[in-house]
Formats: sequence, C-alpha cells, structure tokens
Amino acid sequence: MQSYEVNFDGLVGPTHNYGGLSYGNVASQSNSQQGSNPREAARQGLAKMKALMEMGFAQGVLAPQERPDIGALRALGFTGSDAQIIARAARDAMPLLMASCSASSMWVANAATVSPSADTADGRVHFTAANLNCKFHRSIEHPTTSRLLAAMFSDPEHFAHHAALPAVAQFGDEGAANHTRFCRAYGEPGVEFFVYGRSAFDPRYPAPQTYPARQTLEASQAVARLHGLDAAGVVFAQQNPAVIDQGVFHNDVIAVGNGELLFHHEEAFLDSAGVLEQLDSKLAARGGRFQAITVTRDQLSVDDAVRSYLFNSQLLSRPDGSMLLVVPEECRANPKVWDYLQGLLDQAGPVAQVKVFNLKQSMQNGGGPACLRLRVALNEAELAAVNPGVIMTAQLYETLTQWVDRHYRDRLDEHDVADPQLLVECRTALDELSQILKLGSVYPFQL
Ligand code: SUG
Repeated sequence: MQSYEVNFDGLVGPTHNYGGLSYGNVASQSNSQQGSNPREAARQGLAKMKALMEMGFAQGVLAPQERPDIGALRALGFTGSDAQIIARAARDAMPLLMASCSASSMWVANAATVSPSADTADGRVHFTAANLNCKFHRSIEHPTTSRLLAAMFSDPEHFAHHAALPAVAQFGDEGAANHTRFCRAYGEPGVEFFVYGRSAFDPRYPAPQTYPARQTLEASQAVARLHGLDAAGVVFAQQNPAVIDQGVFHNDVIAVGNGELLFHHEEAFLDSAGVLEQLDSKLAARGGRFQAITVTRDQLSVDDAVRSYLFNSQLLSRPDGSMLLVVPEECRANPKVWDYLQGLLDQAGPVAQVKVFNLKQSMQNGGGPACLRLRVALNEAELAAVNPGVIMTAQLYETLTQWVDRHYRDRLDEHDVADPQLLVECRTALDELSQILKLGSVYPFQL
C-alpha cells in the first residue's frame, strides 16, 4: 500500500503578536513588544502551504485557537464578564493577558508527537498532545489541540489519541519539535528519534546553565511507551546543553531528519558519535541505510544556525527519491548560510533543491518552516480516513485567504490585546473556520 508524509501546517491565529514570552528563544525575546501583522502572518503561512501543495506534496491545515483564553484567565482568579476579565487583566496583570492572547498554537510541531502505524504495537497512528508546560502561554494549548486532532483524525480503527502527559516539570514535553523518524519508506517500520534536554530524575545528566531545557528524557520515554514502540525502533539522545544556552530551545532548531537522512550541526547532541552509530545500526536492522549531513562549526557557527534557522527547514521527499529543503528567507540573507546551501546543491547529494519562503512574521517569534508543520505519515487507508475538510486544495486556499482578509487585523500591539473587541473578532472568525474545515464544535465558546 502506498504511504505518504502529510504536512499539517498551523494556520496563524488572528491575535498573532510579539509578547516576548519565551525565555531561551532568542527571536521571541529580541522582538518583544514590536507591532505585529496577523493578516500578513497568516498569508505567509498559507502561501507556503499552497506552494508545497502545488509542487505535489500532501498538505493539510491545523486550525488556530481561541484567544485571549478567557478560561485560563478565569482559572487565575479574574472574574466578571469576558470584557471585564480582559479589562482587569490589562490593568493588574498585563503579562498574563499577553500570554492568554498568544497565537503560539501556530507552531504545530509542538502540538503533539505522532507515531505512524508501521511503528506501533496496535497498528494505529498514535498522537500524544504535548503539555508544553515550560511556558504558561503554551501550556494552555493542549486541551483544544486534543479536540482539533480528534476532529481531524476521528476514526478509532486507524487513530489513537493520548492526553498530554502530567503537567509537571518532570514530564516537560514539546512534541514533534524534539522527535524525528527515520525509515526506508514511510509505510515501513522506522526508527523514532527522541531528543531531550535533561533528565528529571537522574542528576548525572548535564543541564544547561542559562536557558531551560524544555524536554525531559522521562517525557520522551512515556510517549514511546504510550505509542507502543518497540525498543529496536527507538533512539533517545540528549541535546548538547551548551547549544540550549545559545538559543537552541528545541532540537528542530539544530537538526532535521527525513527518510534515511539526518541533517544536523555537529554540536547538536551531547554524544554525537554514539547517537549517529545507534541510528545507523537500528535503521540498518530495519533494512535502511542511515546517512548524515553534518555541518561542522568551521562551516557554520551555532549562532549562524540560530539566526538563520537553517536546520528549522523541511526536508521533503520528491517522487524521484531526492529531497527538497524548505528554508526561511533568513537563510538567503545570511551569506555564509547561503554559500553553504549552494555548496550542498553542488555536491549532488540527497538534497537536490532548496526553496525559500518569507515567513518573517512567524520567524520573529522563533518559528520557522519546520515549527509551522506537524508531520503525519499515513498509508492510503489512513489518509482516506482523515477529515477531508483539513486537506489543502486550491479551493480551500482561496477560501482561507478570503477568510483571513475578512477577519484579521493588519496591525496588533499591546494596546490592541486589551481591546475586548479582539475576542469577539476571534470567536466570529473561528466559528466560521470550524465550518469551513468541517471540524464541528472544538472551541471553548462552542462547547
Ligand atoms: O515555543 N515562540 C515559540 C516558538 C516555537 C517554535 N517551535 C519549534 N521550534 N518547533 C516557543 O518559544 C513566542 C511567543 C511570543 O513571545 O509572543 C513563542 O511562543
């Protein structure tokens, strides 16, 4: 049976803003309090989805969330009508209002970890929503994420859904941003690669000194257990704590994998040689030939990687087996990175094409092409069972673009976040969107 990797991209929500909410994420911190343009942000994301769809890649869309999250503010003790809650939070606790208003669910690489049916004990595709408990503004995403995923992948014969792990630091889980899968073909058993920043229970694991390590080993192990993965098809690896301290807050800022290929910086992992060896031998046992493209520090510094987001790229398999690398405009703007990419293409290796996208609105919050998509490998029967409303088509692109133009503002700052009308606009837009995407009732205001 034919298998596909479908990329579900997060649609940017109407409250997209720069809140400076993510300590350890250099872009989020340095663009704090700038004015944002939600309409442009959503259009930039949609343009990427459309272009990849037109190139023949299977493309889906994951809906944004209701913001500001009035339920989250109520849980923190704000009372009254929705408008009163917003006004009181704006007066007494602006950082909490900003957090409850973040459109961070656009970075759907953090929505969940997904294991394809070829890897799981019960032969179903497994999803575990990520608790994202390192940051308050992200920790409030998973209940709606779970409802969205259930509405998109509803058939229990093919899809199994797990709730987010317990919301404590020991089980910090950031989803697919720290997870990659290697395989010979998407429909064959592969090797799932879980990268963590620290161990919660074993103090011998070195931890970063400045910035938080968001993912724990214990969370990754729990996800592998929940999904029924076979130890022969799993590798756990520790991120190099020194690069977390340089702004690599997720592993997908310094490494990306697809098929049999890992593209990474030499400083990504604590024990690089050991990690590559394990991936090589486990993939060989699955009939695959592991290949790594290792970028050395002499070629590019970690700082160049963090600023350009070279590794936050999408590696997509083309029909002839070669790969397309999807990078943000910031890679072209950095001469060292751009030269490196020209050299990579000249090598006639597995990467045959580079495509550049302008994702500046998302990039300014630390979200590149890979952050904006959740990969789901599906066989034909599973793909047929996906809610067709969320599969990108030329018609859906047109409908969504018009929907964005009708409902989104082109400027948003701290002052606008306190405007109670923004919530009304967001709910009106999402009510319409849930009908466009045939999701049913998924948002708190609809339940
Ligand atoms: O969690 N930024 C996100 C970016 C997530 C990127 N995802 C991946 N690497 N997969 C984060 O730090 C910033 C929000 C703000 O500051 O307004 C933010 O949440």
